[in-house]
Amino acid sequence: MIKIWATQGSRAIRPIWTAEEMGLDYELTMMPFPPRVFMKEYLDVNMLGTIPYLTDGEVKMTESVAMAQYLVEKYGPTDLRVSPDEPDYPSYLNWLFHSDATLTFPQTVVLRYKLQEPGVADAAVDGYSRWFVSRLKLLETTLEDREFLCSSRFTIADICVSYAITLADSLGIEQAFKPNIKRWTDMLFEREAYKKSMSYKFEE
Ligand SMILES: N[C@@H](CCC(=O)N[C@@H](CS)C(=O)NCC(=O)O)C(=O)O
Repeated sequence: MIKIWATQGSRAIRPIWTAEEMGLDYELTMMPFPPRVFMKEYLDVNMLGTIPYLTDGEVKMTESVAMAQYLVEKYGPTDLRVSPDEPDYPSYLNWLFHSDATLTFPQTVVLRYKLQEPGVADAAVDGYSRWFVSRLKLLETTLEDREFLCSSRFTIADICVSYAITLADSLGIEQAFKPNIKRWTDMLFEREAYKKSMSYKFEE
């Protein structure tokens, strides 16, 4: 049984949205954010305390993008996956890594110092917000002439990268909504599987 631990609006949306698109059977545990403060027993499940966390039998995973990739590889076939024999495969891999290493990383600093520890490092909020917005150049330019990021279809590259825009919205980084990015996310966020994934909440 696939099990996913999540908090609302977190990177957990990547494996959850993927699982929903694929119609997979999985067990979801929604927690308050951050669980390291409000649900300390979570550290017995995931020693890092980070979200998301996925298990599948003996499989244990702590990286959201790797989880999405694992689900499409293990439980496909699915069009969400781009295969090595497709021309866009290198670009697909690049977008998957870019989504977290280049885009979500600076947002994590903004999240921490804007919302969790306000006043401690205001310059970091400003600096890393600008860093994030400048790194959107590749995404905005790529979307000039295409509907989806890879292989002319909806894939987990769209799922993983668009989370950065979901997070930008909750962090109030309005400059993220450049014209092509906005058109692309307006279309993606109309998908039923996205709406369902975003609706899961922690209930006491
Ligand atoms: N690279 C990891 C990062 C996981 C991560 O740091 N997630 C954030 C939430 S989106 C978190 O766990 N924050 C916990 C905290 O602030 O205590 C991934 O993509 O899953």
